[in-house]
Amino acid sequence: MKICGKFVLLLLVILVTVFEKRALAKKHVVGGSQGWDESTDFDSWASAQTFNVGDELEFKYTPGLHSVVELGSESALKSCDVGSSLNSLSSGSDTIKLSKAGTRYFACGTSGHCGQGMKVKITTVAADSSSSSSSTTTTSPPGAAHSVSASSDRFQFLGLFASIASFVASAVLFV
Ligand SMILES: [Cu+2]
Repeated sequence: MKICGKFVLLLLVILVTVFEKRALAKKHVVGGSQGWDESTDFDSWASAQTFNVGDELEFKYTPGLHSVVELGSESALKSCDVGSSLNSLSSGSDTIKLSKAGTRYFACGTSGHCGQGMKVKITTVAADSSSSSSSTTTTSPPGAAHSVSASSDRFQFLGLFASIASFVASAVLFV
C-alpha cells in the first residue's frame, strides 16, 4: 500500500510537470543571465526566444542605474526617443505582461544607454499558433533564461484539472 501511494505520487508529479511545461506562461528574464545591461546583446537574446501571449518579461537591473521605458514605435526605438515613452518603470525588477500579440519596444531611460544598445524589440505571437506541434514531448532549450511561472489563472486551472485527472487515473490503476 505504501509503494502504491508512492507510485501514485510519482505519476502525479510527472503528469503535472509535463502539463505545466505545455500550458504555463513563461517568464522571460530580459537579456538572460546578463540581465538589463549595456553589455548585453538584446537582439541575439530576443531572437532566441519565443514570446507567447500570456508570457511575461522581467527586467532585472540595479535601480537608479537603469530604467525601463516602453516606446510606441520602431522609429522611436531606432532614434532612442525615450522622452516619448508610453510607460516607465524603475524598480529594478520590473515585470511586463505580454497580454496580446504584436510588437513592443523597450529601452533604458538613462541618458545615453539606449544609444549604447540598451533597447529591445519584443514580438509576441498568439500561443495557439506556435504551440500546435503534435509532439508529445515538450522540451525547453538547455540553459534558456526563462522559468516557468504560474501567473495565469486559466493555466493554473488547467494544471489543477490535470492533477485531479491524473490522480483519478492512477488511483484506478494502482489501488
Ligand atoms: Cu541603462
